[in-house]
Amino acid sequence: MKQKLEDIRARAKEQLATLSDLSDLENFRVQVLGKKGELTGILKSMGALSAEERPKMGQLANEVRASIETMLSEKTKELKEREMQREIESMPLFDISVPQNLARGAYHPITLVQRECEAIFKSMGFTVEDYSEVVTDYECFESLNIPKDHPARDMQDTYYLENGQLLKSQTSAAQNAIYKKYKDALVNDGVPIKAIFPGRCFRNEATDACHENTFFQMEGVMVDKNISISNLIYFMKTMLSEVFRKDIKVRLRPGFFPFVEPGFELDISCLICGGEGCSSCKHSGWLELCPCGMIHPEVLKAGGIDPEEYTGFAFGLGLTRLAMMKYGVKDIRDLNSGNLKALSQFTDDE
Ligand code: FA5
Repeated sequence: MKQKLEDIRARAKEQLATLSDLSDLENFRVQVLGKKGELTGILKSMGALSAEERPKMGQLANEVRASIETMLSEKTKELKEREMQREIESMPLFDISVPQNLARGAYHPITLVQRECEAIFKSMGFTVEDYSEVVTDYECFESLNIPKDHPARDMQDTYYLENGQLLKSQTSAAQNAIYKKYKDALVNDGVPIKAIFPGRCFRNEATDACHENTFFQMEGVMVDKNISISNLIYFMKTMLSEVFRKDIKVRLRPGFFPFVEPGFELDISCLICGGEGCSSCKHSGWLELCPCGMIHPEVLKAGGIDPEEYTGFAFGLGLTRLAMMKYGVKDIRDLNSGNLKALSQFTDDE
C-alpha cells in the first residue's frame, strides 16, 4: 500500500506538469481525490490493514493527499495567471498619443432655438421641410411676386453663381416648391398645408450688431379654406410664449413684402436692454423678428393653388435674432465667430 501511495503521488506530479487547461485540472482532481477517485479508494481499503499498519498508512495517505492538493492549487494559480495574461495580450494596445479628457462639445445656440421652434410647431401639426441653399431666381424672387425690375430686390442683394443660380436670401424661396408638393393633398383630400422650413440665408450687406451676411430664418406657411389673420396671430403668440417661457412685449405694424397682402412686421421689445435702446436693437428698443402676412394671391397661383378658394398665412422668423434674444447675445457676429469660449456656454435646458 505504501508503494501504491508513493506511485499515486509521483504520477500526480508528472500528470499535473502536462496539463494546460483549467477544465483538465478539475477532471484530474475528480479522478484522484474525488469520491470514486484513486486515493479515496485506497483510504477505503485501509480497514483490511492490521491495527499496527493502519495509523502509519493513514498518516502517509493524508500526507500524499495534502501534497497533491498543494500541487493542484499551485497549478490552478499558474493556469489562471496564464489565462489572464492571454486576455491582456488580446486587448487593443493602450495608445498614449490619444488625447484624454477632451471637453465635451455643445450645440450651437442657433441649433438649440431651431430645435425648440421645430418641436413647438410639430406639436401644432406642422411638418418640418428641408430646402437647398442654392436656388433659382424664380424660387427666390419671381415666384414670390418679385419680378426682375422690382425694387424689393435691392433689400435682398445676394451672392450669384456663374450658372445664374444664387444663395437664397430668404427662406421664402422654398414656398413655391412646398405649395406644389402639398397642393394635391389640399385640393383632393382637404389636408391643410402646414409646414415650416428652417434654413441658412445669405445677403450682401454691411454687418453690424444685429445684421450678418449669413444668418438663419425659419419660414412657416399654413394654407386652407378660411385662414385669416387671427390664425396667424394665434400661431405667432403661441410660438413666442413657448420659446421665451415668459411674457414678452410684441408689436405688430404694417410691413411691405410683395409676397403677402396685407403684410406685417412683428417686433419684440429688445431683451438685451429691456426696451431702453442699445446697439443690438439699433437704439430703438425694438427688434424686427418675424415679418408675416397673408399669402398674396399671385404667390398661391404660382404654387398651383386657387386663391379664390384657399387663403393662407406665411411668416419668416429670424432664427439668429431669436437666439440673440433668448441667450442675451449682444452682437450677432459672435454667433458666427467660431469662438468656442463664447459658444460652449449654451446648453439645452430641456
Ligand atoms: C424676409 O426675409 C421675408 N422673407 C420674411 C417674410 C416671410 C415676410 C413670409 C412675410 C412672409 P426680412 O428681410 O425682414 O424678410 O427678414 C426676416 C427676418 O430675418 C428679420 O426680421 C430678421 O429677424 C432676420 N434677418 C433679416 N436680415 C438679417 C440679417 N442680415 N442678419 C440677421 N438677421 C436678419
